[in-house]
Amino acid sequence: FLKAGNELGLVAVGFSGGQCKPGVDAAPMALIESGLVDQLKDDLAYNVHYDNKVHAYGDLIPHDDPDHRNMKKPKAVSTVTKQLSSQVYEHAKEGRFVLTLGGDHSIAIGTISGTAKAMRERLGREMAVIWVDAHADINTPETSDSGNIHGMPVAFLTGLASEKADAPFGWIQDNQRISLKKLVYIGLRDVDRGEKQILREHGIKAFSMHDVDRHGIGKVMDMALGWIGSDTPIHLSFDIDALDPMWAPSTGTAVRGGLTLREGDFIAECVHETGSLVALDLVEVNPSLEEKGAADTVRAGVSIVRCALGDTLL
Ligand code: 4U7
Ligand code: MN
Ligand code: MN
Ligand code: MN
Repeated sequence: FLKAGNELGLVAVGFSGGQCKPGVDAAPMALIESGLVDQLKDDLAYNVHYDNKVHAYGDLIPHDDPDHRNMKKPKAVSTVTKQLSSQVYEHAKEGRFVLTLGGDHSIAIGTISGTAKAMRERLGREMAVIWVDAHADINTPETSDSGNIHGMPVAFLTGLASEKADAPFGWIQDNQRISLKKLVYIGLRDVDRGEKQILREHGIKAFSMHDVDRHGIGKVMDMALGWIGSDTPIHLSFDIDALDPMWAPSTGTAVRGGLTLREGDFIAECVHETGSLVALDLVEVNPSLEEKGAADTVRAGVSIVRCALGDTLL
């Protein structure tokens, strides 16, 4: 009931304005050039709806974009994510699985707001989000030290941060938000002090690398999916920096001590197996940062997407 057959909407987002390092906008092309779309069609039998375009939203990006509440490039990120939100919504309301290739993680403001609204309208259900990341990305503009909006998407999506209608991110409506109760993190290991306070204060479900070490990834997935419960549509937002830099070195904010390649794939496989996965973001691949590691990082990204879309080992 969650999806219409094997229909898949693909959105390629070449946007890097949520952080300071150029190159993350080249990821969608690198992922597609390594054969991702053909594999989805030929190996996994998806009917892919793709406009054959990496969106950079150049005409939407303002020249004059001063800091606002400590946020860097607030207008650019706000206008791009607003546009992306309606692109994702259009796919999701047709019952298509929505695959978004980023771009930095600020784009999740667009993707999740789009699917959350579509799931409410189509199914009358609140959507859950599984956020796989080294970071919690739940800074408010006030708790953020960097001012980089890729560290804030969860705050805007849950309503912890909000804005008046005419300000950046003031376009986000209640029906585009998700509940803090339906959010689950996996892979955390670099969480800012203010973020830890937010996680504690709101009792947000989070499985850090400590939990992965203690229980193993199998048990962690049982607990994570148990928390969400069955019959709930799931949006998986996968930041490639959740993986250890050994497997995915070419990313803007790499943190050692992360998931193995297999643990990353396993997470994606388990979420696929629920039958409730309705959307996937793959973000923060930056092919320009590591000369040697770029190809590995792209390959890891392709593998995660394949697993989340139903590829199996046997
Ligand atoms: B990513 C950070 F301070 N928390 O807010 C911040 F450590 O999408 C990092 O997960 C954010 O890659 C990382 O700038 C954002 C920092
Ligand atoms: Mn992230
Ligand atoms: Mn991260
Ligand atoms: Mn990062």
